[in-house]
Amino acid sequence: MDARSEVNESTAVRELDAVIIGAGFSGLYANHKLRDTLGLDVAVIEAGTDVGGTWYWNRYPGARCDSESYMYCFAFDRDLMQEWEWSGKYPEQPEILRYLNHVADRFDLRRNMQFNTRVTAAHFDEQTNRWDVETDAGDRFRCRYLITGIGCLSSGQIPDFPGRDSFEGESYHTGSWPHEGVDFAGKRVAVIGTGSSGVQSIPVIAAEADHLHVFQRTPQYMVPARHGNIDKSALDEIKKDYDAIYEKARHSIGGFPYDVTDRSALSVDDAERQAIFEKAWEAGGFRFTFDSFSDLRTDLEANETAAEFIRSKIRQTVRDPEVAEKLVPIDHPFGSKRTLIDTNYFETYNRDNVTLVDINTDPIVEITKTGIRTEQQQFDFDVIVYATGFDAMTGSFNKIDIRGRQGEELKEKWAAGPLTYLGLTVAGFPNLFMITGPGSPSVLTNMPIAIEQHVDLVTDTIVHLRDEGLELIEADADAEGAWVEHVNEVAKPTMFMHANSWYLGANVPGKPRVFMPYAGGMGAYRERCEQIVANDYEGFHFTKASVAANS
Ligand code: N01
Repeated sequence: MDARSEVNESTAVRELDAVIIGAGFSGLYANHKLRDTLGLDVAVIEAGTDVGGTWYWNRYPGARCDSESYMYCFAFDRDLMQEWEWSGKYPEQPEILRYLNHVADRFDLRRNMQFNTRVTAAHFDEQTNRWDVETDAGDRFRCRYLITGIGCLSSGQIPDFPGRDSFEGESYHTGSWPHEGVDFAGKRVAVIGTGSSGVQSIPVIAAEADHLHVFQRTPQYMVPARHGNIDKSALDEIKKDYDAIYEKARHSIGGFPYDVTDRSALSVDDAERQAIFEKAWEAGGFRFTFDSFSDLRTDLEANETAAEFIRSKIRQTVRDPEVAEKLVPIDHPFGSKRTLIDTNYFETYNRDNVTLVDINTDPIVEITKTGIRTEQQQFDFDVIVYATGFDAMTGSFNKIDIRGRQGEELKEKWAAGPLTYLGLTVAGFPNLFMITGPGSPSVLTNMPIAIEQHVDLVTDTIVHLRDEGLELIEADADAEGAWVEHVNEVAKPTMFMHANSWYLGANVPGKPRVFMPYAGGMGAYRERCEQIVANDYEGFHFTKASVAANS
């Protein structure tokens, strides 16, 4: 008996078919499929007080999704798709949260959910072939299947600046924003970080605060969102064709139904290239890349044409040339970090109440009682906003004590980078399914498309186990090794390898530098999964129920 079971000896163990961790998009859909379609006995454990996942926590001002709203939703239910009316081109956080609440109500998904509870440990027991799951509320579950729907970007990362806890004003991380909101009116505010969260929140905070200082480490490429209200008649047209649109997205690179050009940026002259970029710029959002040229992702010379185009836009927008130069990205290619989609970001630096601090030339030395001290200046603030990102993809796994066969710790197994088969399973961790885990397309795609593909695959796999009288499915170590190698190979020729990004773990000191998502595209990944299933679950092995029942 280990220390853990001694501690909770008195708590009754609840036997279940499945435990799902998280009640965001993944947990909601997995609950619906496993509970309602398969009739399994399921518990969903969620740290928040309600459903929503990412969209429950990320309530910072201006929070909005970069996927167009008609594509940022579930496609598993036609009526649900037809009845929900999005109000804007891009869905804003409150609207996405309303949508997810609507889904939870419509399918009665809350009745087997436990909120305000974190899973602290999940150990695979080789005697019973079950997962023993514990929570911080003292619950103990024993289940056959363990499904993680813990998100890729849910473990907030606040840099360990000296004196961080000494600040006497208010401080917030964008990924854990107070539900009652933050009143910036009349306040001196600092935002540290200019990734997606910073770039969305900065214009909104600037409009409210007395003065805003933005602390920037890496200047970023951005494409205008062209956000606005969605035209009802356009949405109705889309809905008429929804099945075909989604089918196209499912087999696309990024989980979007956009046509992707096959034109090289180097195949046209300067004038034509400029005209094509201008047109794609007008379309805005991710369409800028899809509509313009095919080789921006893979050819540095082609990429530089896009980079230079965006730099010229920054210089045209920002009135003070010195500030503009600080905002111009030069040390990494376009698209090597997550492409940012902005609304009035660069225009914000034309406001009198906004100051840019380039922490490359004037680094942050410490957080003080009253603000931030850089090498050259002392700033006093009422509020510090950390828009400093996440310990992405693996951070949330590492917070749970997950152990597979022979007590092997997942955290230990992943010490040099995540090892998975298909980004869904791990050798030595039977019946564990990680929805959008590291090594799957996940964050490089439109997430709901990736989530539905994984949940459907898990559902089909459980049906297969049931129909064949099998108790366990487990990835082969060889298949896992080959998959990890494939993930690396596919990423190698892309721009992703040319920047310090969270995709590579570069934002977390000490984290191994490994490219974590699968860059081969949603369509190719889906086909690979289908082939594997058609080849009798190639790369997996099974344990029969009779052999397994040895407890
Ligand atoms: O985090 P980030 P995020 N000192 O890691 C800086 C998704 N998302 O929360 O670039 C000073 O991108 C860091 O600087 P640098 C989306 O996938 C989606 O903004 O590392 N600065 C960077 O500027 C996104 O990519 C949506 O040099 C430090 C910033 O903090 C992902 O979430 C909206 C620092 C962190 O940027 C993460 O976005 C929001 C330090 N020690 C998020 N450490 C939409 O769909 C970090 N920084 C719209």
